[in-house]
Amino acid sequence: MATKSPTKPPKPPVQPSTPDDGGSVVLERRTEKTKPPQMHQVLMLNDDYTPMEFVVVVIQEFFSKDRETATQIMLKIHLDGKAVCGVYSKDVAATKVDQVLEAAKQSGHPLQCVSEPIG
Ligand code: TYC
Repeated sequence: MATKSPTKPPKPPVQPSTPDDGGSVVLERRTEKTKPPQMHQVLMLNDDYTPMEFVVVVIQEFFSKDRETATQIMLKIHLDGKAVCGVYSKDVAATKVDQVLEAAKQSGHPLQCVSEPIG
């Protein structure tokens, strides 16, 4: 009885190569590295009318700060005229500004908020 030899997996096709490349692959060095995205800080501005409690709640809600941190930021704004509430990509920072301004408008407070690129 003839025994069949076990079948071998097919060999991968041989890539034709130019005579002088020695089969090597040349990787070009990238001169430009990928830059991290420009970050933007969201600043809240002081005014004489918005209640402190409202500012604290807004900072807690939209900038994910605990009450103590939010109070410290609010007091810094009150004393220095402005303070950074958070740092984000451009789009997220713009959304934060929109959310704060909308909440202030809804509540009838003149609270102002801006974003600007860092550095
Ligand atoms: N200055 C306000 C007051 O005395 C409080 C306040 C704090 C307002 C921070 C705005 O971004 C602000 N009631």
